[in-house]
Amino acid sequence: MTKISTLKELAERVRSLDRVTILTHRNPDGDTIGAGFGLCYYLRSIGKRANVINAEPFPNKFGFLFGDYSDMEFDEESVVSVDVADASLLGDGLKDYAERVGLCIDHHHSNPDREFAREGYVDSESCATCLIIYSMLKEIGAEINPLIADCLYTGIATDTGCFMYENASPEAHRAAADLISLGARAPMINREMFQIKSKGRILSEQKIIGDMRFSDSGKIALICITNEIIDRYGVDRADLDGYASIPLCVEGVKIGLTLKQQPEDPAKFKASIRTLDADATVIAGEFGGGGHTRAAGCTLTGTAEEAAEKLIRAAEKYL
Ligand SMILES: [Mn+2]
Repeated sequence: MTKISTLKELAERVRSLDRVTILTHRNPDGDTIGAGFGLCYYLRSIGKRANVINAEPFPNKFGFLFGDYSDMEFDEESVVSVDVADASLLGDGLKDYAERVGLCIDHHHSNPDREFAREGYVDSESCATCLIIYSMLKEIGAEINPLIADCLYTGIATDTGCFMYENASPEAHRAAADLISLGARAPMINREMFQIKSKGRILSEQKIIGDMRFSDSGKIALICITNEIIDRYGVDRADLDGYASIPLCVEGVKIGLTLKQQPEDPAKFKASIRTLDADATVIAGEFGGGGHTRAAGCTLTGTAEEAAEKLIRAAEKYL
């Protein structure tokens, strides 16, 4: 991949494109969708033809970004990927595009080579791909209409966990403020992204929280998501990541543990370990797992009871 090193150069490249297919990653999140549609609407606003595609249908919760969107007819000339760290993340449905990506715009620091693209602008300091698109548009004084502002705000808000993660830099806040002044509907977007949950989700959380267990010290909390709960409340397995933040919401808890029973093997539990101070990778390492300092994962076997016991005992050592 040839590196594009400045926003100006990126903007020039983007403006030279026409008949563009924009690729987003599988299990699409707010950043890949916001960057994809934000870029698409910008290209269309300067008279270019562009479409946004994904391996699967886009989730309805992002409908406010593409309510009036429809695909354009054209013979494709360029392929751009946004927020896609690796060709495998395009998913099976788009894997034929992997060979044809001309330009990759991304902020993931993993896999820095991105060999699947001919050219790329990758800024791992940026909290979101949407922040890159925003900065590029500002760099060239492009007009950001309210719909583009909604798109870019959505990606910045979601990739910073509603501005609560450490990546919520001054630049992210400044960009968000500017996007709001350009028409981004921040209250609606944040409610849709962070507050609204399906009924099944809320009821499953009630059940899971009701069964939460604590270590004797009260500093470790554990929840368990069983297959039975997932089936009973119709929970989407793609949504399961969101539960892992629940145990750490309890006052005084320093280590939050989440067990997820595996559908193909009920004696297997994937564990998410979230910590305030302790090194989560060390706890995960006891069971052959790994990850990041404050968020790691591993797999345990046994009954739910046994897995919970083992994990709490291991975590207690690192309080
Ligand atoms: Mn992202």
